[in-house]
Parts: sequence; structure tokens; C-alpha cells
Amino acid sequence: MELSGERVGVHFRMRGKIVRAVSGFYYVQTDTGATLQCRARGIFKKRGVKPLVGDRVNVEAQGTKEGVIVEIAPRVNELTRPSIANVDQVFVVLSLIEPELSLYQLDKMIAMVEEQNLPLLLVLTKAELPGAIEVFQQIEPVYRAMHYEMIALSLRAGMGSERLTAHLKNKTTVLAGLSGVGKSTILRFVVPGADVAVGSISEKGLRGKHTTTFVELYQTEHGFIADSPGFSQYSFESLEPDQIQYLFRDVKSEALHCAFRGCLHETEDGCAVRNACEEGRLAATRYASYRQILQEVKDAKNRRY
Ligand SMILES: Nc1nc2c(ncn2[C@@H]2O[C@H](COP(=O)(O)OP(=O)(O)OP(=O)(O)O)[C@@H](O)[C@H]2O)c(=O)[nH]1
Ligand SMILES: [Mg+2]
Ligand SMILES: [Zn+2]
Repeated sequence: MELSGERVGVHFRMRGKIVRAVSGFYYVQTDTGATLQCRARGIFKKRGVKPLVGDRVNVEAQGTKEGVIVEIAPRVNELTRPSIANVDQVFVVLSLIEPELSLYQLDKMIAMVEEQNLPLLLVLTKAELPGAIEVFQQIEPVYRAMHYEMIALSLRAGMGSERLTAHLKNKTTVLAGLSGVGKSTILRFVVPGADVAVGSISEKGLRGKHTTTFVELYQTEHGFIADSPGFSQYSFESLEPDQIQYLFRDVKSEALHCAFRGCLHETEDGCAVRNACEEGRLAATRYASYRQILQEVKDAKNRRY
């Protein structure tokens, strides 16, 4: 392959993006379309900087296949689970059926993304299965009212795929969701030829056989996308109980009317959030999810002291 870039001494300097990191090697996709296996310059280690998948970097190419990362551009953001930088948005993926949709799981994942201050798209899969659309139609208005966009997707039936790809345009997207919901199926659809396994551990019962253990960014014609193995281990344990309300858009806006100082909006008589739930302005399922996550955070805190 012909390399192009700025010639510095005997090396070529190029810009690129780290798309994969494996035991000290960084695979950099350059703006010219090459992929270089790179080491990071020692100075990063001294400064305590670890290059991340998603980093924009400057690379000194050594030949056509290898290089050295000499500079890392300032990060827009940085997720820890999965470990990835410069993420624009998260697709929260859940199946409507098989496995059956858990609203608690849905609300928990939304809260995780809210904590990261990232835009999200709710992708509800297996929409062609019997009963799936009914589930979708029941819940969609609740989330739309909070300005979350929700797509009913079935790549088997060709449902929702255009809207899905439209959302990828010029973005770096992370797919988040539990095992078996169809993340790799989405990835294979948007990155034809991507070497990702579908229908993995849950079906074959071989632990770790196909699970993605590291983050990898794939380039699509629309942007970059990553499968994300780490999201399910996420916890809110670093948060204080009174911060949880801000991760629920609907609870947060009702809480503005709560007259009690320091109220966690649980069982207090006259609490505006509780009232909103009783009067049907706040979905009971959302309130239940809020209460459950709040309780988990309180329990975790009690265990620490
Ligand atoms: N009926 C139906 N099945 C689907 C759909 N999308 C994915 N599946 C199936 O669901 C199973 C799991 O899909 P995967 O894409 O491997 O799920 P995953 O989220 O990557 O799972 P992990 O890699 O274990 O985290 C596979 O058997 C897929 O064929 C869909 O829209 N409809
Ligand atoms: Mg998968
Ligand atoms: Zn209250």
C-alpha cells in the first residue's frame, strides 16, 4: 500500500484513530485508510497517560504496517466501562422478547448513559417476533415524552434499519446491552464483513467463546461503531443517593416541585414525585426503577460504612 502523509526525517507522520488495543499494541486506522500496529512512545507512560480506543493520534509510520504513537489529541470524553474515548452517542439495545424486556434494565441503562452525559438512542430488537410490537407500542410513549427516541428493530424482517443507520452518520457510537439482545447482529449489519460472532455464549453455553473481551471500533460508511462488553458490569456505587434523581429525566422534572429539602422522593407524604406517580403524571414503572436503583445505591453505601 502506498502511504501518504507528512515526511519527518525518515518517517511519515500521519493522523489516525485507535480502533483496537491489545496488550500494549494499538491499532491505528489512519486518515489515509491504512491500519498500523503501533506502540506508544514511552513519554505517555511516564506521564501516566494510557492511549485508549477512540483516541485521535499522530503516528510516525515505520514502514507500511507499523508505527509509533507520538501524540494524543485532547479527549472530548472518556468512558471507563468500556474503556473508550471520544464517544458521541450510545445505542441502548434491548430485546422486546427472547429475552423478555425488563423495564428496570432499560431504565438502568438509560441512567448509566445519562450519568455519562451522552446522547442515546433506544433500540428495541426482535420486533418481528409475535407480541413484540405490542410491547413496543405500550412503552414507547412513556420514553418519547422524555424526548428519548426509540426504534423497533428487526434486521430479520428489515424493520427500522434505515432509521438506525441514519443515526450513525458521522458519529462514534457505542452499542450497549446485555448478552443475547442482538448487538453483534447490528454490528454485522452496519459493518458488512466485520468479523463478529452472532448468537454466542447464551446459545452455545461456552463461556467466553465469542464474547468480545476488548473494545473494538469498526468503521462504517457512516461513522465508527463499537460493541461494548463492559456495560453490564456498570454500577452507580460511586454516586450519592441524592444524585440518582438527576439520572431520571421525568423524576428530575417532578422533583423540582418537591417542597421537602433533601427529599429522596421515596415514601414521604406530600412528596411531589410520589404525588406525580399517584396522579399518573409519572409512569409507575419509571418510579419503580428509580426507587430500586436508589435502594441499591443506599445499600452499597451502607456496606461501605
Ligand atoms: N428473532 C430475532 N432474532 C434476532 C434479532 N436480532 C438478533 N437476533 C438473534 O439473537 C441472538 C443473539 O444475537 P447477538 O447479535 O449475538 O447478540 P449480542 O447482543 O451480540 O449478544 P452477546 O455477544 O452475547 O452480548 C442470535 O441468535 C441472533 O440471531 C431479531 O431482530 N429478531
Ligand atoms: Mg455479541
Ligand atoms: Zn420528594
